[in-house]
Amino acid sequence: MTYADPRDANYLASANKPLTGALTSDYTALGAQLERRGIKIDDITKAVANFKVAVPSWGVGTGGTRFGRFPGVGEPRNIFEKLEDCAVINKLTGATPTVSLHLPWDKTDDYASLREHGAALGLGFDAMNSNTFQDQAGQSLSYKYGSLTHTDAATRAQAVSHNIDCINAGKKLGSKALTVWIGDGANFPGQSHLGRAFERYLESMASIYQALPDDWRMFIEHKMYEPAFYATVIQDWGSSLMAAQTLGPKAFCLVDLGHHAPNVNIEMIVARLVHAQRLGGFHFNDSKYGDDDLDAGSIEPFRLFLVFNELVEAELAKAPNFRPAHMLDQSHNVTDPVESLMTSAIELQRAYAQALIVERSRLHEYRIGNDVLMAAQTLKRGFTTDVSPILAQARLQKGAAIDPVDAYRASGYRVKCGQNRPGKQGLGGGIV
Ligand code: RM4
Ligand code: MN
Ligand code: MN
Repeated sequence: MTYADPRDANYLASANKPLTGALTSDYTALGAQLERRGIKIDDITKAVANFKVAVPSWGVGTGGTRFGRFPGVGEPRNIFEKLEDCAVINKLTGATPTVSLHLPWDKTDDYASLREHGAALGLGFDAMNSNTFQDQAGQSLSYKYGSLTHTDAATRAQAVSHNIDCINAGKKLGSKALTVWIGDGANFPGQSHLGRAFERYLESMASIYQALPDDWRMFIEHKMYEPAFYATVIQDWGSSLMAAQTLGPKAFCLVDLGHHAPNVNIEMIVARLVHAQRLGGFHFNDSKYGDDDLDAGSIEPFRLFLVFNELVEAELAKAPNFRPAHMLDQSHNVTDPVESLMTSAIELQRAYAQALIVERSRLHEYRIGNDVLMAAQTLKRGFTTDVSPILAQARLQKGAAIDPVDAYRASGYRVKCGQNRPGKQGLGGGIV
């Protein structure tokens, strides 16, 4: 096998060459179709080309379930190698110029070198994620019964100080946000005082908030259950919003698509958070049952479209304080993580493009006139239009790949990683 660097511009140009003719004719045909709806295809392509989403550092390693983990070939063994894979994703899709780190999983003694390594690969750093849902080697107090909401003040202080460490590491990397998700909660009714646990949370978070630089944002991530199976302290967007409003203007709510009860109307939550001017951003993924962390758009693409429809509405309305961070948060158990992350980033662009081509003024008229059927049909027309040529054209214009998965496979990158990165043993079951 001959290997090529999939990040190399010449390689990508040669991979694109045989595909360009077909793309041009598909793009022209779609352009004519959209023209009839009064939409300029090039405007949509430009907006899609500007769409960015951060890759989670923990997503490039193979994930697992609590039953086990099946390591993939050539997995990255540290954050420097993870960045190499992230750069491949970015070069091939042109959509993921930043990486979101998780500490202490990505801890290093030399953040300056890490920042340089990222810059050399064309990568910056998005939100820092703290981790007080696991105990770390050498940690003096355990999080078994909670972290920021623990009944013991010293344990809470330890969790606060870890979050401040994350801010300090992020400052060295050029990050501008801290995402806080805690697993704190109760497994049994009676185990904890539901009200007091929330008060302890607010107190701990206020200490972290104090350490937050003025140009940073704090993202509060809610999740209904797991690891706490009876009650989670920040279980829903209501608790998250109350916390954000109590903490101050730098605190925002983060919506992880998998963190709700089945069938919950997530686009409605998005609309409410936009209204409250507290929508901080997203952890995109998909799910069938719970926090499955499946690839974005793989199970419920229509729901993803409806979320993006709200985002486009907010964008067009120039909603105040509207600057949502786009981040993926996925776990890839049976696919090559690079391939899953590339196709997931593209699915987000697809949902965005579908939302952008909705005929807004017609939709508005139908709504005002209570023409329910035509309002629903008009919205759905955006979703049922195949916008793939727009996505491919946006990639081509950016020097990325028309067919990222094919170009990636043909480069032999993963096979080469298998040779250069001997298997990492002993990761056990569970999360990444
Ligand atoms: C949680 C949550 C957090 C992520 C961890 C690994 O369910 O989604 O965002 O950091 O998993
Ligand atoms: Mn998440
Ligand atoms: Mn999750």
